[in-house]
Amino acid sequence: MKEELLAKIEALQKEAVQVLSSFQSIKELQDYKIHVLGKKGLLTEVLKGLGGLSPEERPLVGQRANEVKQTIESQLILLQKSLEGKEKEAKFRSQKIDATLPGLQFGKGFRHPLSLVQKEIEQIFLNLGFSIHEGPDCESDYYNFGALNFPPDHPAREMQDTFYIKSEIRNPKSELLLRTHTSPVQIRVMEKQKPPLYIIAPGAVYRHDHDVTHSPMFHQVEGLMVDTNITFGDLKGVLTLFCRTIFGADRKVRFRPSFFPFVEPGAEVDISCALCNGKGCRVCGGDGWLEILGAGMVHPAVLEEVKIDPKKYSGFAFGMGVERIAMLKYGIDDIRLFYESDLRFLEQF
Ligand code: 2U9
Repeated sequence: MKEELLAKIEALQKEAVQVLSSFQSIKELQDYKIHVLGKKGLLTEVLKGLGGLSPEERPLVGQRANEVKQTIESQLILLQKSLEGKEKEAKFRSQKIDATLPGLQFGKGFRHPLSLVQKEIEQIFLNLGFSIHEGPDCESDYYNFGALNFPPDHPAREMQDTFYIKSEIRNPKSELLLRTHTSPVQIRVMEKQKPPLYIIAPGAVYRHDHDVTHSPMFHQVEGLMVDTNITFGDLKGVLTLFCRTIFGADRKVRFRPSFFPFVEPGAEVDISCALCNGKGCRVCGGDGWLEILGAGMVHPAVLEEVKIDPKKYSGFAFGMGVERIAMLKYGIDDIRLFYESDLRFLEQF
């Protein structure tokens, strides 16, 4: 019995030495550890046989079994360390980094095309002595419509055209809305400052409108010149100069009669189409002209509302959509491109 057990122990050690050195992975090592030293392992089974030996034989065989167990265990630890090292090295080699490759370039920021066009418009008027004024996007009915000579039943006031801001207490006299034009800015300036006034009001405006050339939020630059003896000739001179500066010195400019509640007379301003030189094409819709601006002489009722005497002072005003100017200038046919943050589009300006 004793000899038999000792022989099994020696055989186990011999086998372990041979087998262990052939392993290539940590998984194989762990499986072998369970196979020999686990609860139902070969050596564990041998140790269970110790119970059948006499008390004199037991320590001798037990000691040898423990020695073999320790030998195998320390061999396992050594091999595990060596295999771990090899596996790490193989991983490093497969993920080799070329430190000589150039790093990633961080792109520089640049202006949005709408911002570029807005700045260009502003600069033309700054050069003529105008100053820039801003106001809130959220306005009252009075500043957006009332003070601008809109009759109470004007269609622009309809819910379908204007974004109203819900209020807990519905009070039509102090109804809040998103401004539909930047004209409230000029009203606020005229309340505080008296002529001479040469001002422009750039900013976001909001209207219920959504298609390839209209967005529910867009940008305007409006302007106002109020002084003594301001005539329609001043309007024509300033706006002709503006159109030719932004669209080219060779553009023809024409003024057509139009109507807006806050001006009298009102006009729309067209330039000859740069693509077909006035002959008629797809861009200008065939008639050779492109609408650029709305304008007019400030209505006496608007001047009276802000306590400026219309007998002493007169003025002209104008308004334009920044998106429209940018689309015509750069030949863009879909307004949504301005708001999609697609660098392939934005990087072109
Ligand atoms: C005050 C008095 C008068 C501003 C004006 C227009 C004509 C006009 C449109 C152009 C394209 C709006 O963006 S658009 O849809 N604007 O046609 N705007 S006169 O008149 C004013 C402004 C303020 C106190």
